[in-house]
Amino acid sequence: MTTRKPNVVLILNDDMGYSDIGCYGGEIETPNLDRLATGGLRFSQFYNTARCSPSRASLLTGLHPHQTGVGILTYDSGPEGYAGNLNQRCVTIPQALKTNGYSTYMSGKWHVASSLTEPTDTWPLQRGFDEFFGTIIGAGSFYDPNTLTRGNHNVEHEAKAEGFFYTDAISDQAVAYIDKHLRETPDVPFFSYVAYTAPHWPLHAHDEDIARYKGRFDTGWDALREARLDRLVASGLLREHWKLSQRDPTQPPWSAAEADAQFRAWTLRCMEVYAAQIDRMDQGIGRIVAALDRAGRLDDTLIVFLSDNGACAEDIPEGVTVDELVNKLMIAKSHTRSGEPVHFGNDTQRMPGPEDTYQSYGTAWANLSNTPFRLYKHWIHEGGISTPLIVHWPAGIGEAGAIRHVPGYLPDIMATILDVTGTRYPETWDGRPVEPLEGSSLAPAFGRDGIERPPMFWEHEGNAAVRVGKWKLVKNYPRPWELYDMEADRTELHDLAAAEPERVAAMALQYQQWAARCGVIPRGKIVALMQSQGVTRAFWEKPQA
Ligand SMILES: [Ca+2]
Repeated sequence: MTTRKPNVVLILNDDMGYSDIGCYGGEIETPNLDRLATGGLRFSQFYNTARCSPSRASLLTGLHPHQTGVGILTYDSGPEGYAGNLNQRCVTIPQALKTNGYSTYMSGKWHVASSLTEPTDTWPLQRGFDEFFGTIIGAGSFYDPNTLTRGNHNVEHEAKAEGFFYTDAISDQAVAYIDKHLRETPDVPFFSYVAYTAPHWPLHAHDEDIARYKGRFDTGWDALREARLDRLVASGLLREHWKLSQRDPTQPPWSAAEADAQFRAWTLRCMEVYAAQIDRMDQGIGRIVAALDRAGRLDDTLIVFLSDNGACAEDIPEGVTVDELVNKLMIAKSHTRSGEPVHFGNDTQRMPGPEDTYQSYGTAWANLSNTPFRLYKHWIHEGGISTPLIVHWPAGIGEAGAIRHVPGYLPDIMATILDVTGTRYPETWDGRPVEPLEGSSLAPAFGRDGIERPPMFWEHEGNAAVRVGKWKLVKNYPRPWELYDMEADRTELHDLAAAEPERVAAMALQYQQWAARCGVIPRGKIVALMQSQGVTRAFWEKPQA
């Protein structure tokens, strides 16, 4: 057992479902993540915050996103709304760790700043990172990403290099930071935050990675959902008495969908590309782990892997124009690096993957990705917020390959990192008071399961939940509260709200008190504020599933 402070590598990915990776029941080949799971712990009930920016704000600060100013995305909704920027009442993980002697590095997606092109006090270097390479915006081409930044400087020209691919660039930069650090300052502990954009749309991947998945999904989403649940139960992650949610009611059975040969070819290709995006990320994680291993530092490095929200059912371009995607939202470029036009939209005549496409895999495959749960990114039902959580730290975790069923959520990550590194959470920062840490350390669960935890709360775009023990009260805005017994029914199939009105009232009151304390702004008010500023409607008004 080492006595030095552990290094920490925090790996986040983007819009991936609960059951996509191999060690969570999926068909996608993730041998490197599987190896971390085999040598560490998997958590079966870990939760994110349903959307890119709020999840990152919560992860980085140990607070609820509303407390940080990033209640929805990174748009400023005015003095009565969310600033869309990390405010000055929070402290980030790297800021806290630096007070304890850590060096801090980030490669990947930031997405908690409203300024995309000019450095501000909410950019990574101003929020505790010694080094940063990545994107400020929340999505974009994997071949030619907007807002590619090194330090405080735009380096989009770096993507013009032969063979550039953002997932690889994130991995390579993370490896380079680790190699340099361990070579030059091996006795200084480090924190590395690796924030992949895979498998967020657009569906971009290498041909050789896509090819390995040819045929892998040909049995279709219905059979694959059943097979995933069988594997999740067999592995011990989920319980046998939790029944598979029905196929999304807006989607056809596979037998009907595949009758159209063109659609069949296109939609299978979509899932193959999605799988290839995750596969490529896993290859990069393998290189990061290898960098630690060859320096003899794998055992005393805490590695954490999770996704920022559940799989995404958004179609491209859902109600937005290409002009908005390119010029207003800045999440796409109109032409490839060689000057060919990019074709936007889920056009079944055009196969996704190359640089001149910009597509998403759609609701039916997102439904598979979130097996066995209901709903998607944006929602607080289990499909929206359930994520794999892998924790690998041989020097600090006695068991290898075990599963933990204790529930947890994003604010717990900062609490855990501060706990295991012996870092104090500050009461003030730069002379200003900061909000008290909201999370609970997961470190006690490193040793055993069955830990009690305080209530957990969520809100995103009016969708909301509170979880107290086995009870989850959850709302699909604007519908009424639903109540589920998560021990009996984790897939949320039997709403007990009508049978338990007193419990509903008590939990709803807990929720209201939390929402008031943490500055949750009602969805109706936010939508009005955003529309008054001309912000596109599409990413707010997702049709109710
Ligand atoms: Ca996301």
